[in-house]
Order: sequence, then C-alpha cells, then structure tokens
Amino acid sequence: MPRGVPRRTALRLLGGATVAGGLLAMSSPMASARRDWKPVAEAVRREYLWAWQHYVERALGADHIKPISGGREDFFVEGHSIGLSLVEAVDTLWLMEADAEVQQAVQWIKDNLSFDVDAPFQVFETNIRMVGGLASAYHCTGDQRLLELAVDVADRLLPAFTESPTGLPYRYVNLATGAVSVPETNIVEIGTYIAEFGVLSEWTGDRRYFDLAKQAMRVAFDKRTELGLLPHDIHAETGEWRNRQATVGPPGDSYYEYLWDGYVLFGDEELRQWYDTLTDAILAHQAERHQNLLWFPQVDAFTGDVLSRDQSVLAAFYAGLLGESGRLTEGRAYHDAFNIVQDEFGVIPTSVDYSTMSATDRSNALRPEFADSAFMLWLATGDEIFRERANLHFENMLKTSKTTYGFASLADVTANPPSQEDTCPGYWWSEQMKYYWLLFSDAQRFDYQNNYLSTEANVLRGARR
Ligand code: DMJ
Repeated sequence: MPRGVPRRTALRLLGGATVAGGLLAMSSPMASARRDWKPVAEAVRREYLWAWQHYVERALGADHIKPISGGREDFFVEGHSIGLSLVEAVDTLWLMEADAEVQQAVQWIKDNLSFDVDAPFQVFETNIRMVGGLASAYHCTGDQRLLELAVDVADRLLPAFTESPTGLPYRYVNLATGAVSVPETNIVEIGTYIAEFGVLSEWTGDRRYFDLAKQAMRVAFDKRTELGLLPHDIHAETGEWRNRQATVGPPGDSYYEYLWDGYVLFGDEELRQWYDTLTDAILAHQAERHQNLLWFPQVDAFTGDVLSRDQSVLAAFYAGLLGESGRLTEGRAYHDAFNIVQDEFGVIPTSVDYSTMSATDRSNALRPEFADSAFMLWLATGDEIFRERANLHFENMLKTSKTTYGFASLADVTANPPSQEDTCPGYWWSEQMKYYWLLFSDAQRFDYQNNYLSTEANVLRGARR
C-alpha cells in the first residue's frame, strides 16, 4: 500500500480487499465481468441439502437445529417447537427442485403442525415466518392443506388487532385462548402484515386480513412528525409515540418495506403515496454522506438531529428497497457503503459505527440482508456486480459458519477464525440460501419478471408450477 493512503481508502481504490488475517475472500476488481455462475448455484444447492439432511436426522420438527452439537432449540415458546426451520425451508427446497425433500417437509406439516398452543406467541414473528412460510409453501406446491394452516394461524393472530383500541396490534397473543399482551410495540411489529395477510385475503376472498393490516399502517403514518419521519416505538393502546428516534434499521425497517410491497402486490395507490412521502422525508432528513458513502444514521424524528451513527446489518436491506422502488442511485450507493463493510470485515458485524468503521456489535446471526439487497438490485439492474458481492457473502459464510451439522451464527466476526455459536436461525432456511440460489441458478421454477418475496423471503408471487 502506498504510504499515506489510509487503509480503507486504499481498499476502496482497489475495489475491495480482505481482513481477518487473510482468511476471507477478496472482492474482485473485475466485478462486472460475466462468468458462469452454475457451479456456484450447484454449491448453494449442495450445501443446503447437506444441512437439510442433518436437520431431518437430528432435529426434525424442532424450530432450530443446533449446528455444532446437533441438538434442538425452540424459538417461539420454550419447550414447544412448531417446526419453524422446516416451514421456512419448503419454498426454498421447492425452488431447488428438491421434490423428495419438499414432500417430506409437507408430510411432517400435515401430520404434526398444530397451532392450538396455550402460550403467548410474538405476532410479528409468527406472521412473517409461519403465516408467510405456509402461504409460500401453498403458493409453490398448491397443496390446499397448507393454505388452511396459514389461515388457521392468521386467524389466531387476529385478536392482537381486533382487541386493540387503536387497531395497532399487541406484540403477543396466546394462540389457544386469544389473550393479548404487551402493548409497548414498534412500527415493525405493527406494520409488517400486509403481504401475508393480503395474499390470504386474495386467496380466501375475506378482506379482513388486508384491512386490519392496512389500518395499523395508517395509524402510524398519520402520526408522522412535521419532518415526515416516524419514531420507531409506539403504544398499541394509546397510539402515542414512545420515543423520538427514527431508523431504517430495526425496529423500523420492514414497516417501510411493506408500504412499498403492499403497493406492488395489490396495486394500492394509497400505500404507495405513504411510502413515497416517508421515503422523501428519509432521504431529505436521515441520509448522510460520510467519506463519499451514503449512510442512514438514527435521527431525532422531530428535529432531524443525528442521534447515532451505528448502522445495523439489518439496515442493508434498505439498499434493495430503494432500488426496487425507483431510487436506484441511492440504492446502489447504500449497497456500496455496506460493500465497504463487507470488504473491511469479511462477514459484516451486527453493527458498525460508520464514522470510525468500527464494529459496535461483533456478532452476526447469519444475517441475510446484504444478500437480500444484492438480489433486489440485481433484479432491478442486471448488473453483475451484485452477483459478485453476493457470491463473496456466500463464500465468507461457507468459510466462517459451516460446522458439523449445519451453519452457525457467529459470536465475533473479528476473531481469527470468527467464533461460532451453537445456533442457526430459522430465516437461514428461507433467506440467504434462496437469494443465492435465485441469483446464480436461473431457476426454472421462478418467474424473474413477475415475483414477490416477503421480508422473510417467502415467495408469494412468481412460483412457476
Ligand atoms: C428476518 O426475520 C426478516 O428479514 C425480518 O424482517 C428482519 N430480519 C430477519 C433476518 O435478519
């Protein structure tokens, strides 16, 4: 490196480099050259089916497999798994044309899955993972029983909305009794339903799902500040904001995503107007350039003052959302910024302070958002650079997370080698492996022109049966 050139600047000039003692792959300066991606697609499928086999042998029906020990782990309720990873996997297996595995998973669901559980379930997670997982499994396979189960669990979530005086859903509902709890919520957990609920309305003819989901989004939108921003915490019973901080990361992220998605899926112009209004305000009052990179700090929604320059890895999804909603310049720029983080750390830490490019949380729970936005931007532009970036994401995951019985979350991405945790989140089965597969395989069963993937990457449009 020439003297006097700061390391990060040099990396940027070179088009990317590596950290962690040379352990991780480098991004290529030839990023836009075309290449044969089929071997990468085959590797993605091979790794996925290898992990699936271990899940079946060691943890069938568990919410999570513990990939290091081969044990089982619950997600929603301690002591009561409901097959989360399996439900998350069905559409990915189907897109990979792993039909024996699809049949095995669907059979397990038919024989075992019951939502008659006397325990509080988190409404947001149950919706994006279980309603969405079953809805996408139905969309892919056409099996009516999967739709019935999606409707069953969605119906059990409805008291969270209907019992609330504002229409903003409570955070928890007991699936057996309908008892609701925890009104202290946030805009993600009140506003990430319209995709799953909307397709149920479409498929069943019952408008209630769509209407309840949209009404909750409206309550939050109507309370935007004079700057047009939304604080992220809100109270379901009073409708009052509980804080002042606006963020495109959690817990703000998928509220914005589902405004756009509601428009894309159902042609709802009002949702599009809400999305445009909020996005214009975010770009005006939240965007910040730092060392020629675009970032979205947390700001005070009432004054616009910057509160924190921490950037959650989950916020990387926003690059794709900006791109797909027609803000390609900003979407690319934000992906470029996260690409610098990938080049700097290999695996992107859970959060970084971009003003110092230092990790403020060194873990990474197999987060898919960088690959998510690479996929969305590739769909929008066809630019090979996004495949290159996603390929590096995949390679780095293989090098750091692969373990005895599957893929493990990382406790510290800066350790050499990165230290692993004995857990694999359910979304791993639905998100990044699907994005990689769709990016690299030219999948026969996917309509690349007309499709929709939910915030959990559940395919609710575009399955070609
Ligand atoms: C997933 O469950 C969904 O993408 C959700 O919207 C937030 N992020 C996790 C994965 O990181």
